[in-house]
Amino acid sequence: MPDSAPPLPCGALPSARQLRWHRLEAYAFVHFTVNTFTGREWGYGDESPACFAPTDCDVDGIVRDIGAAGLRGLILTAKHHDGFCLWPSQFTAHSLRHSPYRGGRGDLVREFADACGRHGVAFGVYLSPWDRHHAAYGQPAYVTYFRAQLRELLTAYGPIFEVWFDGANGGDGYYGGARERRQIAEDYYDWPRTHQLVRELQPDAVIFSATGPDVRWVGNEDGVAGSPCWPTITGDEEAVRRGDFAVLNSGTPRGAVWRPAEADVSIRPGWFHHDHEDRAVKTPDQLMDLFFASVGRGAALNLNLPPDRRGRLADPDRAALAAWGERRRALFARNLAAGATVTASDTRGNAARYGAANLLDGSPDTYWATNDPVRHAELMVEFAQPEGVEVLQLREFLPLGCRIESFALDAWRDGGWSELALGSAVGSNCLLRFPRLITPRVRVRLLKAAACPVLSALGLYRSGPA
Ligand code: FUL
Repeated sequence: MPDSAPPLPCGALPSARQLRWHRLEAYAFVHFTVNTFTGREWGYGDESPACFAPTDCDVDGIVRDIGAAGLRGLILTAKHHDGFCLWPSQFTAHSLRHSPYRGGRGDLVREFADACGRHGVAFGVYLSPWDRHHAAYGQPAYVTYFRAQLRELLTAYGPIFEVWFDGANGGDGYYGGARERRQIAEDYYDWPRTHQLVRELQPDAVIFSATGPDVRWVGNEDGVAGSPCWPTITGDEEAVRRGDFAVLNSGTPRGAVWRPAEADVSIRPGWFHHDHEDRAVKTPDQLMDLFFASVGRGAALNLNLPPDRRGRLADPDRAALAAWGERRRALFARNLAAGATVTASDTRGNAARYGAANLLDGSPDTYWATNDPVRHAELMVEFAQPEGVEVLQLREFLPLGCRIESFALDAWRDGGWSELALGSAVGSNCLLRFPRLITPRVRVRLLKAAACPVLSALGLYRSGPA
């Protein structure tokens, strides 16, 4: 009997908030604090708020450029390790209330949140757990302060898509004048309680930290996910405790929990803007490589774009960002498979509801599926005229889990099939690049799967004319 009910889910599954987050794919990190003005990467905590003095701040311009480059979110360092707050927190004087910015009446969290709203960019916050300014850091009173600040950020600025908790914690600092080294116990922050607070105040926000609970760190600050990078993982907390980040980088096939990776990286060597790094801004080519090594492996890309002392993106960063956005737009402008004839070796219940057309409709909510017993299947794409192709895209329908474990891409050339690429994890987005070739037909062979294959997208792309 052919199956006509939907396939059963398989293995660990994403939550609704993770599903929404998966659709963002690439977003911006914005590192901005006293370090921008002192030239440091980690402020000690004794900086005067007076040094935070952007001369020609243009938050709207920054967010406009980020949105125009196709980045769908922005995470602002509301407070970095130095403890200086970009919003007028009622719990500390160490904020821009005491900086010259807008005569002490500024609120950069508000400005970024509002600009994100205007430009259709999701807004998120980074609140450093480590605070090298606060006198009580290391004692319970600081954790109370940290949570009070989190409450301010999660209640006054509208919807937050992601809350970013940094893993760098404890060490030397100013600490209200003590100027000493403070180590903290592993359970110091009582993270489950803090996570609960985020859930109460922003139930749709994903929580990022090295080990989640929603989004895991990719295990390096180079923006490169493992090949493959599974959205599921087992034993990450244990591994991170051992200082072993390899499991974060690749995840675990058929892993116990759905905890996809975020790849964070800066467009320049440091996380904060320093003039002397203006010549070391990543090129559009490098950004393209990072896109394929993160988003193309099912991770999210969190690309840092730090404002300079004016409070604007420096010219080299702006130029690279815009050119990279243009490249992606050109590459993904047209799915060549959508203009071809696509046939599947097996279709669930022979029903249109699960047909191959669902791979091409651009909707993440429809999918092609096979009958239950099937583990090997083929998708054939025949072009009316030979086409130049250089990128394959596959997406699984995530609510039914990560099922495919091995596949191959073949192209017809010189009268026979030749294998262009092999892949394993598919997940939310799998992009394979290969040298451009002109071919009348390609096929995807699904070779191994944990359950019958379910795909929501099949794409073939090239930039420019054939
Ligand atoms: C690290 C921090 O120490 C860096 O300054 C930066 O914020 C980066 C994103 O995370 O752990």
